[in-house]
Amino acid sequence: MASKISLTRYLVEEQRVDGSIPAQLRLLLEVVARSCKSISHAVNKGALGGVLGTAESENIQGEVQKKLDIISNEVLIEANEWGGHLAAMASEEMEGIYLVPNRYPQGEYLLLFDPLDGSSNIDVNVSIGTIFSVLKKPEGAGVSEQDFLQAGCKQVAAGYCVYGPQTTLVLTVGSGVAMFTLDREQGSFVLTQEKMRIPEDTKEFAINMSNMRHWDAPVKRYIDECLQGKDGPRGKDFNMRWIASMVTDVHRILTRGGIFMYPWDKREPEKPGKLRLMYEANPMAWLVEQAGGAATNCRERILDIAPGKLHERVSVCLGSKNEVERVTRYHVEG
Ligand code: AHM
Ligand code: MG
Repeated sequence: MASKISLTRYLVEEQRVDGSIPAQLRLLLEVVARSCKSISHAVNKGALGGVLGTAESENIQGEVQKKLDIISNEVLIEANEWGGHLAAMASEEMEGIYLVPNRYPQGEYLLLFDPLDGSSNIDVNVSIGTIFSVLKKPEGAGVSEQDFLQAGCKQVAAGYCVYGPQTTLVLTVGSGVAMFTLDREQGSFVLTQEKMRIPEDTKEFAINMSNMRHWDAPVKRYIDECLQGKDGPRGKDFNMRWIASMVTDVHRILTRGGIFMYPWDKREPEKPGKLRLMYEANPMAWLVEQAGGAATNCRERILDIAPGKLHERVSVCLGSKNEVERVTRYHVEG
């Protein structure tokens, strides 16, 4: 019987092949994976663990925090601060960056995360997840928020973990996308798919249709053409899915293709979009590109955007290449 490949073995062997996972980065990814196991455990307990419901606080985005948002954030911070692999962390749930305390050695990496994406789904038992992005700290003493403001193409690792019917960790270090499934009996992540590929064409779109009246004309045009199905200009019927957990919508797209959009809209015209660039859009954009898909802000490649601030928002269009290119073309042509 072929032996199962654990996350640890995968990381060690990848390093042997192309040197893309030095020891500190491997430690970092293993610690993130271990944190995801703890979060998965807390999510699974649900009401029995007293983790459901709202905390009495708001995050920097003015959103009410769920208890599990805070628990997940703490799990990631506590697990990652002492290993010597990180210089600092940043999270959707914290206003500023979190410096590794002086009592621990400083590492060369920066970790960003959305500790629990899809918070509105926690209490209704729908899949949610953790999204993370890893950057190299620029040379020089100390670390500041400025050090984090690197374009997504500078990421050295990115991934997410979905807490659904299975707990799956999906990862890239720049040589394709691999998926691991949590084996609860063994307590370890096991490689279940390598070289994930997103088909270039699709018949499935994901967008919150209730915002239709607020959309820009090119988004309306694209969706309207999809809705006309076989009788319209696209000549085929489309299906729609919207889970309201980006992490789960993207997982579906990596698994069977599709297009995901959370575009700019007129509700808050001064905001570029709802989703956050550095710890939601960038890691997902890199994973999608590594799987042969495309990711834009409806006009330009997400990974080329130079961030101006830590919690910057962005319009997102990602997934099957030909569809993303079509939406982007509709915007650019006006
Ligand atoms: P969160 O990080 O606070 O959970 O918000 C991000 C989520 C995404 O996962 C999802 O795609 C989107 O918000 C859903 O938004 P909406 O409820 O407007 O459809
Ligand atoms: Mg989120």
